[in-house]
Amino acid sequence: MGTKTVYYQVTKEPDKTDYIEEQDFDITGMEITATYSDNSISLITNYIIENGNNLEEGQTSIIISYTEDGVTKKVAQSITVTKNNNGNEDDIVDEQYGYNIKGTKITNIKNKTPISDFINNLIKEEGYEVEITKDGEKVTENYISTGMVVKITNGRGKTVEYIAIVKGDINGDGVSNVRDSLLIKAFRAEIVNPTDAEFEAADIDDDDKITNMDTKRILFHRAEVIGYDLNY
Ligand SMILES: [Ca+2]
Ligand SMILES: [Ca+2]
Repeated sequence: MGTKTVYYQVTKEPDKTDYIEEQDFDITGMEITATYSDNSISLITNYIIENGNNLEEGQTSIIISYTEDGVTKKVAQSITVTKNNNGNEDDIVDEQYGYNIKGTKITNIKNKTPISDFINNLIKEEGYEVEITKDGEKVTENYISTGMVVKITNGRGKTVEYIAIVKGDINGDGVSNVRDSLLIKAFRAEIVNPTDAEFEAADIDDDDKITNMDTKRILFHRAEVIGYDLNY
């Protein structure tokens, strides 16, 4: 051809250079030109944006790659990508089922909730997946129980993990029964030290202490007393 490319450049910046994480780069308004060794200049359109999808927080540029006559050259365009403070997993949890995110824990799960129901009810928005594990093993049957790990993955593959807390289920079998009452007794007597998740499950009245009130409250759980709000 005899007109080798000397260099490419962004001769017109894109309209949009400020992004929020997980957005895709928008080429609107951007112009890329090639300058050839014979001093001719031409507008390039069939370039490739290498890292313009699903932008990451803190990312400072996208790379524009163009191949001509088997030679690939790259040029960068500066951008800013800031953290998305809206639409995090706290907001997508379906509160009509009573679920609540408290720090790294999902609380307000009813005693004897089948895992399949929990998964189906947890998220109110499309495009999310939920996986439950216990001691590193995936579980799909029986009840969701205290200490299980709830992994939520959004449509772009970003994951967040929470620990499930079923109030009144301290030993982690998803049911509130005499075994759990015995554990509350052992915690109160300081015979056994609860883990964080166990403490949260045993602190039924949510006052950050394990007291006589929790001993009493768990009896209501176990008896499923009619008219008593078991969903806390
Ligand atoms: Ca239990
Ligand atoms: Ca308490």
